[in-house]
Amino acid sequence: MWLLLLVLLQAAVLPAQLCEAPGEAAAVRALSARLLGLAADLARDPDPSVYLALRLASDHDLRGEERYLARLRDAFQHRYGRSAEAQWPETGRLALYLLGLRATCPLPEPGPQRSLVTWLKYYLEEDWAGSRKHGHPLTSYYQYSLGVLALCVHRKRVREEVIHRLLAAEQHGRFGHAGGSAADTEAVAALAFACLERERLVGARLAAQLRTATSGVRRRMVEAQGQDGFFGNVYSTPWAMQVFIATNTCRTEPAYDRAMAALLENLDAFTTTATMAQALPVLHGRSYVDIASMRCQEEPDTLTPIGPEPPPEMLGNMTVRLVVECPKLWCPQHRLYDRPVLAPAGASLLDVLRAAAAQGPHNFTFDTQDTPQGPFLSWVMGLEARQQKRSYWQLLTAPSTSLQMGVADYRPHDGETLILRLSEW
Ligand code: B12
Repeated sequence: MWLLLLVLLQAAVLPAQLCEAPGEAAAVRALSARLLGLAADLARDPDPSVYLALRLASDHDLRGEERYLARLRDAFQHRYGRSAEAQWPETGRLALYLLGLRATCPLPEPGPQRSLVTWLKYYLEEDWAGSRKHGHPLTSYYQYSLGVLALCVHRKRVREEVIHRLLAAEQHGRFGHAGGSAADTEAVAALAFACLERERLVGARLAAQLRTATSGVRRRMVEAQGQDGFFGNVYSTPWAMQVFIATNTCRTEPAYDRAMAALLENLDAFTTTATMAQALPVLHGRSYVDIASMRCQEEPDTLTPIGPEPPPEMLGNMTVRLVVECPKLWCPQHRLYDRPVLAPAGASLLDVLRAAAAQGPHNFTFDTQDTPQGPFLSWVMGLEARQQKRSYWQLLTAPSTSLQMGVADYRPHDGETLILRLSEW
């Protein structure tokens, strides 16, 4: 009798863990420990997604998490003072930071947070002003969805119009962009919908529309699931899986189990802090929507960091063909560069670009911008990719496969042809 009462009491206090990775606890724990190791590296800027992954895990290093939160506060809290430091809305960054603040234990004082919530609402409007003019938010639907999700997790109501804009984009299939799958964006939007419905922040009519949209996203994901088990690619799969967790369908949907199996078989694809941080919540059976109902309770303080492994050393050299294409009418010429480049075997694409820049006399030049995902190739041979014009330097392997990694992580093989193409998204 007492035992039964105890079990019932525990079930009432702890959030249900319905979707945990079956039988792979050690591998998942090791990935959490590696992320914790990377989080302790002070040379890296703090990233709210990393904090969220640590907080949504099953075991913790509570002191380490506290230190990381302090670094996040230092980096973010003053950024959104009386006037915006950034000219461009920072919808996604601020949304992730606010999601992080809701995941702290104990919850912070609401005072300073209030102004951040106001800023986020302001950014959503700024973002939309862009959309009225260009047909899409100034940042992206991904960031716009993160914004709606963060406000929902804080139980802040937004104007119905803000939600209708996202619903309309979802219904009209406006989430895709050239060279990338729309799966990540569609999943984040569906999480925002699921949250609004679960937290009862909208009226019955809109709730029904959101339910229909979310199940539509789920159905399309299942239909489009690849033979390899992924929704989109390996990196968008964790986001898509969060939708099944947030809508309590992870137990009943076989496509979810297939995706989980595929993810567990490919854990070694998650090598960067950003990709690890996006994979870990689902591996612990959690979605970002769970943040709304996180309660401070006994959290096992048992996680210890693992340091990064040095990349395997490879002997010898390789030759890679590097092509730079500018396929616009205004381009000086279509092919701006086409040369073989000699680099050490096992080098990253970034190393290849550096080798090309150093090898004369063909004047290959480039520049990168630091982002939480790593170095983003922003400038090649005098041509800058512009956020305002939605242009970017797309990375491809010949004949025309878009790479699934950035310049610092992709390691070309001997004889491969790599293309840097100025594209639009
Ligand atoms: C929108 C988006 C883009 C837009 C960004 C422009 C914009 N102003 O929003 C565009 C189309 C330009 C883009 C380009 C690329 N992307 Co992208 N992108 C995304 C997406 C859907 C959302 C990013 C975001 O807004 N995050 C929220 C904000 C708050 O976080 P942030 O870190 O500050 O975001 C900035 C950076 O992430 C940067 N960025 C975007 N993509 C990438 C990719 C890399 C490798 C780097 C270093 C930076 C970067 O732009 C963001 C906006 O400023 C993510 C999906 C995801 N799951 O993360 C994929 C994602 C990050 N992209 C990815 C990839 C592979 C690329 C490309 C390498 C594709 C290619 N073959 O060319 C290129 C980058 C090439 C380069 N020049 O270095 C992968 C990265 C996987 C990995 N292994 O790290 C993701 C996870 C998609 C996926 N499922 O495969 N991307």
